[in-house]
Amino acid sequence: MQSMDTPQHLHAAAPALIDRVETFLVDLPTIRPHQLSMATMNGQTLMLVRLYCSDGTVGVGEGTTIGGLAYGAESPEGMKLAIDTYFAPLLLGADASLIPAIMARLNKAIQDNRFAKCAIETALFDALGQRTGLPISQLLGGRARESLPIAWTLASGDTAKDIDEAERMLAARRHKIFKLKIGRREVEADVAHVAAIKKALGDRGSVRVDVNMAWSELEAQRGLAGLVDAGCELVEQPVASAPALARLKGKHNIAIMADESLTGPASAFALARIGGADVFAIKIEQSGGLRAAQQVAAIGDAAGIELYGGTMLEGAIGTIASAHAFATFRELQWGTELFGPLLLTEEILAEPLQYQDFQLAIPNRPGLGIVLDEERVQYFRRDRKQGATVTAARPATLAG
Ligand code: MUC
Ligand code: MG
Repeated sequence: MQSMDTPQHLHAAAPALIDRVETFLVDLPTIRPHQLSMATMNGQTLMLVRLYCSDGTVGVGEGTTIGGLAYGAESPEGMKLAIDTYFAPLLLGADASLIPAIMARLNKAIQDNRFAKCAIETALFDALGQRTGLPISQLLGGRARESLPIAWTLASGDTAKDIDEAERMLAARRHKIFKLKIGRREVEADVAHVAAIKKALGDRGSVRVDVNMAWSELEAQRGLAGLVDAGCELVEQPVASAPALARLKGKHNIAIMADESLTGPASAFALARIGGADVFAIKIEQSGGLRAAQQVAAIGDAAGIELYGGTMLEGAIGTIASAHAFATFRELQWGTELFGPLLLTEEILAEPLQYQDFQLAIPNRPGLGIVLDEERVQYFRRDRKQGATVTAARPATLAG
């Protein structure tokens, strides 16, 4: 296709063509059951994709979901199938440095599949970073910050356990922003749970909730009033409908954040038009890629909507890809929740990510700036026999 060819004068060196596309699934246990309104997670599956390029660079990307198909229309298994069957023929032979052209080709030929597209774009940027010696955040336009505040999600399903877990996070100086997953129980029981946790933490920790669309609009009216009294500062996606979000916004003294309603730039624009949110929870996978996430951020900025960096509970690769994108946002008033790797029992990086002083440091090395522990990655592959012995690389966990 003509648009995929680069004029010779633009290339200092020969183009790096995509020679091979590899996908596989990695299953990792969680440190404790993670209870959301729509699913309880006991593990996370990472769909990993590697793009092998003719200049020797190899880019890696990741796709995750929450509770298989419980959260959205994509699953790790489905992403792998889609990439193997439909994405790979469009990628093979393409000049890997031409990321916007490749993504345009994918977007033209393939509807939706935002998570899989995000995994591919991550791998392309990782490879471009190796090729140019630049971190992805620089390739995306440059960083506004070197580290990101990281919220922790309390979702054990038990109030006393959650308080205990929050205390350990505070003592370790790892998290002081807490997001509570609610929406499984009666509204009043959930509000009492939030009030008890906020009372125990006082001013030492801020408390937010994520209802994951579980409330009707009437339940939300009751719930929001109770949450204000409980000292909760923000509620994430209390109801499914965007117009209902707009009707709830501004009625109570609590910020309304959109999450599931945000499925890329067009949805961000539609939400901004109807005044559907005080805050956008931006996720690279939900947005359809790193540059699409930047577009969502720009729409939020332009509409005076505050920003938050969300997670699909990605492993280390998706988490660091998100961090590079969020590093470029002009505003990030509500911080981020890039704690995904900390919810998993197993470390798959040669050097763990740096979480300290309530922040995640954004790597400054080329591409994603991380190195996979290949032996451990292979050990946890779903399609490999788990014969080898691998010792635990993660130090004792603070939760569970
Ligand atoms: C969501 O809905 O925000 C983020 C944190 C967590 O525990 O679940 C996710 C998904
Ligand atoms: Mg959410």
